[in-house]
Amino acid sequence: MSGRKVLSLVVACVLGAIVLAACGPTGTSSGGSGSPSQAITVKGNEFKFEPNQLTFKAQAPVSLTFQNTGTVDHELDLTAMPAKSVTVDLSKAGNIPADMKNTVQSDAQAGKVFAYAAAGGQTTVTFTPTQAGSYSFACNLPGHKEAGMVGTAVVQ
Ligand SMILES: [Cu+2]
Repeated sequence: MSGRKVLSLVVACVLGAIVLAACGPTGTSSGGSGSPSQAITVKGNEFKFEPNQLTFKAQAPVSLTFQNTGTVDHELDLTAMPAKSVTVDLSKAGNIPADMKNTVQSDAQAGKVFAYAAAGGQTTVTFTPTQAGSYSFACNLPGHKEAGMVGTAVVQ
């Protein structure tokens, strides 16, 4: 065997090893590992929700981001809807009152979907609706619901 043939064999083996290494492990990293299958952003401002009609699938995880595009605090109270695995991310909620922070977090722990954000802020709630039905949501800050901050979530 000539020196050149040995070298090309070595090169072929090294290339083969690289290809195997690159292709080998990918089979294990696919599939949705609990990431929300339903993601939606709801904007809230004076005085409406956009959109104000939401549709979810029962038993499927949801990531709902409530974005306050208005000029005062707003909330999205969907506590009427039965849910499980509720978590809330207040890191971008803005400068919200401490007692409201506690309310949002204890509601999440109790399986209730409740978001609150200061003007320009946003709060993400993840949850899994457990029961089909039609549930209304609203902003309960004084006068806001009456002015139009209401909506409906349908769980199918
Ligand atoms: Cu409001």
